[in-house]
Amino acid sequence: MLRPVPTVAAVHDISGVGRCALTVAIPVISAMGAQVCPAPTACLSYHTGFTGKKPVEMTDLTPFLTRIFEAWCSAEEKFDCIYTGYLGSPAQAELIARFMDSQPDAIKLVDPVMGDDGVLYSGITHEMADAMKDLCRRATVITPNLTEYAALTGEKYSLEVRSADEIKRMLDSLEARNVVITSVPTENGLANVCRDENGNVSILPFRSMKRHYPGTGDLFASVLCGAMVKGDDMQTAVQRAAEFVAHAIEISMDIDIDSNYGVQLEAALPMLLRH
Ligand code: PXL
Repeated sequence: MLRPVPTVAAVHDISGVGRCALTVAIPVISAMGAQVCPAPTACLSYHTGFTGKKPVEMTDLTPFLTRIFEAWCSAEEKFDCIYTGYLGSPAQAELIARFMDSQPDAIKLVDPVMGDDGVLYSGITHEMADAMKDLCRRATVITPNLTEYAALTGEKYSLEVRSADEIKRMLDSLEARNVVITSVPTENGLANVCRDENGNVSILPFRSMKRHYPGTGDLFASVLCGAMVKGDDMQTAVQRAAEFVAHAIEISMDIDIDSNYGVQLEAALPMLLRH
């Protein structure tokens, strides 16, 4: 007998052009066998990486987010996971925190989406970093990249090679039950590094890719979410996420279009169905 598939409340923006946020989370998590219930934080014409090249129109959906959470709470809707990403305003963190409190049994995956390559995304402020810090404290697992790590801790952004001791210190300096920091330079190349709730540290190297695409952080977090809600442990989920991102980049690299459009996700998705 078919059992009901797990449900994920995905709290992220919807950007019309430029694969990221909900346009990535919905197909990825669905392909992995979980139902995505989107709670959009903002609506954009293009993601903000296009700023200066294309007309980026954005509507902050804070009033709607308030109402969608109220609706779900009043109907006693239950989710197996709450996955949060890009916020339309720092004030949304407080709404999300209350929604999380109403779902004690849900896995809480907080991807503190704020920037990349040492630069915060257009419109991201220090108030947003403080708001994200509050959400991280409530999370089952968080997935900052090095730019977001710097914004959360106040440390300087650096691409220096990190030793195992340094990695442990970094992981311990973030307040969340389980922590994954993505794309950390180590003696063995780039690695995703994690600390679980028992203090176990894993350093998981991956192949560094020649091209960089916006939205791959969302891709990583979405696969991690799909894997964890289907029962994978964190290390397995991190490895699956890294493999899928590498696959998606690999099949996209030879195609000569602006990388802001993102990886050729639709061509990569079958890999997730094969599991
Ligand atoms: O991929 C991260 C992301 C998500 N949402 C919006 C963005 C970005 C990165 O630029 O602009 C709106």
